[in-house]
Amino acid sequence: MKDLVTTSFRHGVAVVVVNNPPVNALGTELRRQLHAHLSACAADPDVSAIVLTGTGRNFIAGADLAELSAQPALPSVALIIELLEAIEKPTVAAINGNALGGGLEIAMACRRRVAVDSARLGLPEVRLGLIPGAGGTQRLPRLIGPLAALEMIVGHQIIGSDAAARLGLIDAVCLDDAVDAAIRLVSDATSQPKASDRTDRLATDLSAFDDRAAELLKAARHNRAANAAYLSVRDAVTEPFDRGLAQERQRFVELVDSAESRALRHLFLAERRAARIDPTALVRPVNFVGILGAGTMGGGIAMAFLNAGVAVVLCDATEEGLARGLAIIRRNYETSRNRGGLSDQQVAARLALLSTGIGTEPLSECDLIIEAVYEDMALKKRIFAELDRIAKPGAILATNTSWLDINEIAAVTQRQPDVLGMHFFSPANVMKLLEVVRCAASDSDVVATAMSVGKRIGKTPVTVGVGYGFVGNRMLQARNAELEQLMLEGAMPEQIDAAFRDFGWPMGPFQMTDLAGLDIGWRNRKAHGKVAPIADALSELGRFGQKTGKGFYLYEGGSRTGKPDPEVTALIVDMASRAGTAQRQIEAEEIIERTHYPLVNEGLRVLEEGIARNADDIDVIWTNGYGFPAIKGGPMHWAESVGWSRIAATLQAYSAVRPLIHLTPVRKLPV
Ligand code: T1G
Repeated sequence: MKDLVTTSFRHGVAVVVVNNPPVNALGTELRRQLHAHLSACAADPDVSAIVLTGTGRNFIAGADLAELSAQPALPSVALIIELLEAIEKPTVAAINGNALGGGLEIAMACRRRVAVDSARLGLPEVRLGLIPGAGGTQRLPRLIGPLAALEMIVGHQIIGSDAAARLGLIDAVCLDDAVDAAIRLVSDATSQPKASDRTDRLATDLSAFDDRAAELLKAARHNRAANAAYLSVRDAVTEPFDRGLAQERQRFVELVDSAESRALRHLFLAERRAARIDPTALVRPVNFVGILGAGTMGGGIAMAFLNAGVAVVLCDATEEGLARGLAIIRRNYETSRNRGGLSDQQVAARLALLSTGIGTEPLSECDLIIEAVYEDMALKKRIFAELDRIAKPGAILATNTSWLDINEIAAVTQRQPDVLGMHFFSPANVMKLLEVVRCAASDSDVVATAMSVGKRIGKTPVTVGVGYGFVGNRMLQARNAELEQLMLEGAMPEQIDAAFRDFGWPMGPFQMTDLAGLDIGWRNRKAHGKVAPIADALSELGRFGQKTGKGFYLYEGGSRTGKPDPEVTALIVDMASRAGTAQRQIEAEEIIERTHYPLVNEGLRVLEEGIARNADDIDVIWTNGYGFPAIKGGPMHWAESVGWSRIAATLQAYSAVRPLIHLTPVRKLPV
């Protein structure tokens, strides 16, 4: 068995080092070895003090999320903490990096704590649908006070070592080696009381505490874990330590088995698996990025790179187009500055990295060129033929197309291995998802480079294959296919949107369409000879959504909150009558079945065709690019909880009435 913990000795001080790559997560074997080493040090008469530290950029990153359960194999994290805190010898945590979750809970069981200035400390369990389960809700308030503990636990705020020192969470920040600094602290660690025995920081105005908690809970949309965390931190003020600990344990056990927490933990690991880059790949250096097309997408993509400190040259076919794009970028930065999100210096630094040009010649020295022009295949082919001529050898040529066949685009170049898709989502400087579209001829190093660039600019990159709409947009079409029919049968836009919001979506499909603009879909449908009778009729009336004050909803006085519009209802009822469709009361359950079952059914098709590598990737795409509620883990994780056989049977029933592809269940269920 690999040594995950080692102990060395310096002048009678035992230095216990945790080394469990990649992040020193507290898996069963690490816990077993750590418990054994601490027990041995406690019992060794030659050991006068104990320093505990980690390796690399992590002290200990918390419980191992891949094996977390209500009944972990012994020794549990709590048992290790109980052992550590009971040691009478001086114990000092030398926090060399991230001390998160159980990692910080272990550090708080030491009598003293010192951290390097780059360390990050937190109890972020709430973002995983959990609460700290090893005494964190009881010890942290005793060290830094209940209000500060509320921000860190309910608000899952992760702090740096300077803030930790100011709060009293650590005793010192060290600029040198954490272990050396910890050994210097050993001498007076003995005099320190256990965190669990301290009461000097607990005094608080409970009404102010409750008021702040209410604000945090509202921001957390009252998720169960946030509420449980609030109650446990409050227990630290009102209950004896042991009772607070027992209550924390009970709440943790309830949450760890909850569907919400399982979903959030699934996504945490799925996002990282999706973003993994083949370690043998030769990632190319990308220090100068060219973006062709200064429209909304091109401007947003430029900002994503500028925000990450990457030099950009933004080009357009015309001076007017370029000026428009620059104006968008400047306006966005002005807004961020006025809201206090960016300082003057930060805005200036970003804009200093931006240069501009007309046509494609200014792109000739770029390491990566991203085409973001109008969705027209002939235009894109012309552009890629030109880019092939002017781009330097080894430059990566990427298209931001949302739908088109990138193999066909690549075929016009003499450098097909260097061509792929980088599909950003609007607003590109905000949305996390990046679909890296691997063409038939794309070189693995090119795909790895695009994935690496995606991570570097703060995106959640997922590799997908070429196919109409790739993964996300293709499945979106399936999800929305029944919307018009549902309205004709009697479910009005406001009812459908309410059903989506009750499912957990931030907004329903019609609210989203009114926000984006009905004219976009209308233009797209006309270009492809498709129809959506109700949306087309509204567009013909110039009802393009919020931007025109009317869409599926009515926006009075410039309000951004739409109201149901009797004119829309009358238009739908009239269309239904002329189509001979009887209107009826449709329940929310049917709305969800006729939209979400086709969504996951299309996900099975995407898997069968190899356009998505696995179901986890689909979950990452939908929670990062389309707002699928993360507490349901993504569409495919959610479908598992519904049951694929139930989904297939329900689709079969709908398909018997209307034999349409999006209602026809996929022949074979996922393995
Ligand atoms: N368990 C298992 N694997 C983990 C992990 C964890 N806690 N944290 C990270 N990984 C994996 C991750 O999947 C990826 O794997 C690799 O490590 C690098 O991660 C007891 C119950 C520490 C700040 O919430 O915030 O403690 O697929 O890409 O950007 O009461 O990882 O790439 O091979 O994120 O350098 C609380 C979660 C748990 C911290 C490092 N702890 N981790 O960021 O690397 S609950 C957390 C992070 C708990 C206690 C309770 C970050 C990081 P691969 P990465 P990074």
